[in-house]
Amino acid sequence: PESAQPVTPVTFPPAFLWGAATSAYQIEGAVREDGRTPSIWDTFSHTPGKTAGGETGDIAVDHYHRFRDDVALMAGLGLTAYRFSISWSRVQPTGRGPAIQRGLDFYRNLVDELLAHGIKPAVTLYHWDLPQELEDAGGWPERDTAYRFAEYAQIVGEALGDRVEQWITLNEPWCSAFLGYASGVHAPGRTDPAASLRAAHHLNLAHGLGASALRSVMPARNSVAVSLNSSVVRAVSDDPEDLAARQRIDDLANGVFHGPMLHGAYPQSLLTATQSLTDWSYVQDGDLALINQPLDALGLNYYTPTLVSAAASAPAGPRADGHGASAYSPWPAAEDVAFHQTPGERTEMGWTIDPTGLHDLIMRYTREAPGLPLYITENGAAYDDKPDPDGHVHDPERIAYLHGHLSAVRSAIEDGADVRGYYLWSLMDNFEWSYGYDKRFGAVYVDYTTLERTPKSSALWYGQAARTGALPGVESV
Ligand code: PNW
Repeated sequence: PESAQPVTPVTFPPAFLWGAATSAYQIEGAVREDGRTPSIWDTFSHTPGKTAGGETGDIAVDHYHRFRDDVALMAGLGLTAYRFSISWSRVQPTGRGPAIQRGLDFYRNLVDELLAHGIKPAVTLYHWDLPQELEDAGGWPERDTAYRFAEYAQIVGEALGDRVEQWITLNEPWCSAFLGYASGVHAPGRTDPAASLRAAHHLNLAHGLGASALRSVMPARNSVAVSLNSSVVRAVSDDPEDLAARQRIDDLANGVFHGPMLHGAYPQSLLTATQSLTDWSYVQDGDLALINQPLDALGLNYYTPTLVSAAASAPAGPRADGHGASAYSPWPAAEDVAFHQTPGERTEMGWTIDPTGLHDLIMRYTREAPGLPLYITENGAAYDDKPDPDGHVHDPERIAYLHGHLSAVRSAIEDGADVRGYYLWSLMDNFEWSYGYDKRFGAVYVDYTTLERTPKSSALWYGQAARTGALPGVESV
């Protein structure tokens, strides 16, 4: 017999949201339709050598034309929430000026379809697809980009604020700043550590300005949040040098964003560590107060923990920080830090499976932001899924991953955390950025020839959890 099922079911609060997440460039396709203009991801993915196999989001999974079917699929599974992002250049093609109504209409129709099926929408304004014209004007290292974001936030807030309650300004600004401008594995592909720190500040400013723009045009009941890929950073030992390395990476991964957002200041240790790269003089009077707006919720994206030591105690070998193959580090001013592979089983991304990291992350932000409701806005795993000859797609590894991580969420709630919902990454297989289409994160399988969708066994398992508010056993589907 298989291992015994747990005797006590793992149950969740009745109002807990069971969601799935996606982002515009990863699923929509239709990149030249209805007035949309290129974003930095169109440019990047069309630049030879930047993505696996030269793959692009030109068609992606054609969600732009299939959104009604996709909503029906979610409803059929039993999901109660859906997090998606808006393509800025579909709404405001040059990143400035008046909105294109056809662009807004697409999202209005999507939201209405979700609401008609009893699915709660959560809108992410920025999931990495900056209009190319704004990058041509300097991109996130330039202050003006933050003002442009605020204008865009106001446009979308006015258009959808009457029907969308949950708003997320930015998705994972760490990736935008440091994968985009330091290691260059994400668009726009720049490798300038000083510029990446400027980008981080202007992303923070965009969050602050965007949050107040949203609030100025939306009903007060709506919730404004940000999604951080807050890393769980662990040191290989308690030696002071290893703990100092841990602090450095924690500052660069987390403190650089949650410092100003939650506490109104950059960590002093970050300012000191980066002083050879930047004097932070672009942080103007009043910026920190703007960034430090009260939030209504905090979104946490979690995949795997980060393990570091001082460089002196690191074994020689390739970089093991899991952030792609660039020769350039995404960690400015951290040459004296070494990254290690956390022991244990890994997913297809090479990311170690460790649900204790999710528990630790939730408890950390429960302390860091007392009273702030938390959402897990992304969590999931890539596996090399293939349909059986009978057409079924069995993904027991993903079920085990979800079971482990949702159990960790549940235990954090028992430990006093206020976690209100969970969004599985991702609803369906999609364009996994520089990895192209071969990393499948979906609970729903997509055949890239026919674009046909087939729920994997994990989707059925997760749907059952959503419908019952309790985790089924891992062998139950
Ligand atoms: C997140 N890293 O990306 C994104 O929000 C999603 O769009 C993406 O598909 C998903 O996680 C899976 O990768 C990340 O290098 C990309 O640490 C890279 C990193 C983290 C998150």
